[in-house]
Amino acid sequence: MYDAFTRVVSQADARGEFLSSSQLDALNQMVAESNKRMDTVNRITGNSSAIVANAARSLFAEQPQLIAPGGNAYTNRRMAACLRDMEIILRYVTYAIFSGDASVLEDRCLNGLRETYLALGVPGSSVAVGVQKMKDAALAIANDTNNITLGDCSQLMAEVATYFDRAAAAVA
Ligand code: PEB
Repeated sequence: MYDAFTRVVSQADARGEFLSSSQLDALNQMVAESNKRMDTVNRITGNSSAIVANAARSLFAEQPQLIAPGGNAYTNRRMAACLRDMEIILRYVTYAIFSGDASVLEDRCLNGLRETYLALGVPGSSVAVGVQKMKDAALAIANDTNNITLGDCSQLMAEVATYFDRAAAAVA
């Protein structure tokens, strides 16, 4: 598991080189703008229940076969497993945003997830739709300019989007 700092160290060490000035500049910039990152993590974390529940509701409205008898979220046990899965994925996305690196998400959540869903008969493409809905909600909440000083968060928001996209692509 890497974060933005240990990844750069690991890459430099693999080449036997000191950290380059461009690497230092990039990390320096990341530290300088870290309030945006922490605020984003805090907002997504604080709204995680609503993000999960709304994404699931919207998914089931679009794909009612999932909650019909015989569907993959039919019965409370499967519904609970589905909501839990979405929460787990969102949780690992917040870890990745905090770390500035996708490795925690990849290694501890997405690795083998496609195969797990295949074995369980859970439609990965439907999970991917749910993840995309969580992405839209999370970006809207992180970008909500109410009660904050307006700044340029475009780069960070693009990074946040990539973590959701990785999760969706891993199971689709
Ligand atoms: C992944 N999900 C399920 C299981 C596992 C995961 C390992 C089997 C064990 C169990 O039921 O608890 N676990 C989950 C995860 C990590 C982990 C992400 C990462 C660390 O450890 N059903 C739907 C939707 C979708 C869904 C499409 C969006 O209709 C999910 C939610 N996952 C779902 C369902 C089950 C499941 C299990 C329904 C239960 C399947 C079954 O038992 O029939």
